Amino acid sequence: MKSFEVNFDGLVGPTHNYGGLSYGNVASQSNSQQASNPKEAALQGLAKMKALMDMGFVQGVLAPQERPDVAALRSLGFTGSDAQVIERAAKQAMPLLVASCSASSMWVANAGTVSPSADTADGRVHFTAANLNCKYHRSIEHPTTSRVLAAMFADSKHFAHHPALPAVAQFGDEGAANHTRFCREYGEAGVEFFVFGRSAFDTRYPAPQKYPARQTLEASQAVARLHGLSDDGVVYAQQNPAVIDQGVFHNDVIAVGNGEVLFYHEDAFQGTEQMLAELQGKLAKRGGNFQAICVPRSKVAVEDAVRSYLFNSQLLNRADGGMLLIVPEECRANPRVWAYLQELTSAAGPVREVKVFDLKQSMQNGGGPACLRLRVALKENELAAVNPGVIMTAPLYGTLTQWVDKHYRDSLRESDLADPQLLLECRTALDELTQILKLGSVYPFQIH
Ligand code: SUG
Repeated sequence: MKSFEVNFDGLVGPTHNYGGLSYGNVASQSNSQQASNPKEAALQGLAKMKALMDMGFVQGVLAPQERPDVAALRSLGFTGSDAQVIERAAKQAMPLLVASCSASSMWVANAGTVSPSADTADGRVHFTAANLNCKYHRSIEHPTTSRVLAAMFADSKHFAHHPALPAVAQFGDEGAANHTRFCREYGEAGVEFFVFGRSAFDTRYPAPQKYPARQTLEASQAVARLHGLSDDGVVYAQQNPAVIDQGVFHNDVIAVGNGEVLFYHEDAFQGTEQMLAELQGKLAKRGGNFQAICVPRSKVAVEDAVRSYLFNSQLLNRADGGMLLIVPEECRANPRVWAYLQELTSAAGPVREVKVFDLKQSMQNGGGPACLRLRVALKENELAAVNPGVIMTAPLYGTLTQWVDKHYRDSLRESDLADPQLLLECRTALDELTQILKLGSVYPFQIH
């Protein structure tokens, strides 16, 4: 049976803004308080989805969330009508209003962890929504994420959904941003690679000194258990704490994998040699030939990797057996990174081609091409069971660009977030979107 890796990209929501909310994420910190352009952000994301579809990839869309999250503000003690809740939050606790307005659900690499059916004990595709509990503005995403994923992958014969792990730092889980899967073919059993930043219970593991390590070993282990993965099909590795302290807040900022290939920075991991040997050995038992491409620090410094998001790229299979790397414009702007990419594609290795995309609106919040997509490997019959409303087509692309043009603002500053009209705009847009994508009722304003 044929199998695919389907990329579901997060559609940028109408409140996309630069709130400076993510300590440890260099771009989020340095662009704080700038005016954003939600319309441009959404169109940039849609252009990437369209381009991948045009290249022949199966491409999906993941809906944004209702913002401001009035229910979250109510749970923090703000009362009155929805407009009053927003007004009171703006007066008394602006940082909480900013957090409740974040469009951060666009970075769907953090929506959850997905294990394809060939890896799981019950032969279903398993999803665990990420609790994202390191940052308040992200911790409020998972209930709606779970409803949206359930509306997209509704058939319980093929799909199993797990709620987010307990919402404590010891089980900090950031989803697929710290998870990669190696395999020979997408539909065959593979090796799932879980990368954690620290251990909550085992003091032998080092931890970063300055910035938080968002993913714990214990969270990764819990996800592997929930998904019914076998020990033969799992490898755990620790991120190098020193790179977390340089702004590598997720492993997908310093490594990316696809098929049998891991593309990573020399400084990405702790115990790299042992980890590579384990990946090689376990993939060999699955019939695969593991290939590691190490980018040396002498060619690309960690700082250049963080600024350019070289590794926050999408590594995709081409029809001819080679691979294509989708990178953000910032890679071309960095002479060392760009020179490295020329060298990479002219060498005899698997990466044959680089394609550049302008995702500046998202990049300024620390979200590159890979952050914007959730990978779901599916067999043909599983793909047929996915809600067809969320699979990108030329007409859907046309409808969504018109929808963005109609509903989105082209400038948003912090002071605009207090405008109660923004909530109405967002709800009107999302109500229409759930009809376009055939999701049913998934948002708090549609349910309560
Ligand atoms: O969680 N930025 C996101 C970026 C997530 C990127 N995802 C991956 N690497 N997979 C984060 O730090 C910034 C929001 C703000 O500052 O307004 C933010 O949430």
